[in-house]
Amino acid sequence: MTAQKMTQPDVRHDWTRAEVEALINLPFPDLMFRAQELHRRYFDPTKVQISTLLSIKTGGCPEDCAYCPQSARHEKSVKAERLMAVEKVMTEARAAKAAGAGRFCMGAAWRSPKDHDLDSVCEMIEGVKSLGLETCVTLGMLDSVQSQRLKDAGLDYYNHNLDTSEEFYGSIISTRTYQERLDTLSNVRDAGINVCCGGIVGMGEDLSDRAGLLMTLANLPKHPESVPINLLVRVEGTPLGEAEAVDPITFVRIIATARIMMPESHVRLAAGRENMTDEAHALCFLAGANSIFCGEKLLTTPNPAEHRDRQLLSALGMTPMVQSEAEMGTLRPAVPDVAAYEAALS
Ligand code: SAM
Ligand code: DTB
Ligand code: SF4
Repeated sequence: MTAQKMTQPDVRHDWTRAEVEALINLPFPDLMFRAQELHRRYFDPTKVQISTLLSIKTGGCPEDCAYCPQSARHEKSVKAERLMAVEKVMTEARAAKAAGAGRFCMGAAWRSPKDHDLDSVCEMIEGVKSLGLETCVTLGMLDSVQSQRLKDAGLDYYNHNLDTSEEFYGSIISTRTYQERLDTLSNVRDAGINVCCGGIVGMGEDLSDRAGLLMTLANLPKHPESVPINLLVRVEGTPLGEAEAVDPITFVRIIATARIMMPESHVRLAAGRENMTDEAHALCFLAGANSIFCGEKLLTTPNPAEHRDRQLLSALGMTPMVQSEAEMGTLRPAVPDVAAYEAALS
């Protein structure tokens, strides 16, 4: 190791694309070793943070994101629904809590929220928080006033993804710019809300784009507290419905590189788990992924069944991470419990 490398801190904001490409391309054993070394320095590698997703406003979105089944601009997009009632959201949140989730994430298919929509979302945040769950919402673009309103309602995390590199972005989305995404991230950060920001692998991007996404994330003034790495869910009727599949080792390399570059962040193995083998899941956890979405649905597409996740985590000897002070010292069930989930829903 060179003297320069030995003195480099773990948490950096000055990554070059060439450096990131070199990391992604390291011999697999070396990449995994470096990722594990850092993972163990900052986290207990047997712990996984569990979030549950709920689509509170589905479909009819005016944006044209090529991967998304909720865009009204694609053929066969999902049916547009109205914003869910607060009480219905609370029922789902109670069920998620009973099933062992630590964080409840609510997603809306909006370009950006209207003020009267935010009234309801703030009510939802206050209600979900009162259950002792961490709260996260993803509502599209936010200005600084909207961000402050969400902060005042008690919001813990805001999810807003960069999705890919700045260079490739234009071939995926034309209705909002990369800079607008960065502006939303800085409004959220300035309001004092934790940032959840990541991207998607498998949209036809190349190595340089994958490196570019990770470089932009890690070179933000502060690393996002959560970094969701989504494997594209190829939905029929979207422009990316027939995209070429990504091989699992390539995907694991991106997780490991994210772990190395953002060692203090939760790296989430997000969308795309439904068709992933147990072995691929295990490699992602070994590469430093320490967060997943549990529950049988993401926003509109399937996620592994509760019992499958329960078996997988148990086989790996992994358990849910105890959430910050929101958890108030109580022990969570070892893994999401489908019976408790069903009972709470009925
Ligand atoms: N409308 C809001 C927005 O785009 O900011 C919030 C919801 S949007 C569905 C949240 C994120 O989900 C997207 O930024 C994208 O990264 C991810 N996503 C959507 N469809 C996906 C798919 N088919 N496969 C993988 N990730 C997807
Ligand atoms: C994120 O990065 N992945 C989640 C969450 N943030 C909101 C969404 C995944 C959506 C997958 C496609 C769907 O179910 O509609
Ligand atoms: Fe709309 Fe979000 Fe889907 Fe883009 S990703 S089409 S903004 S719901």
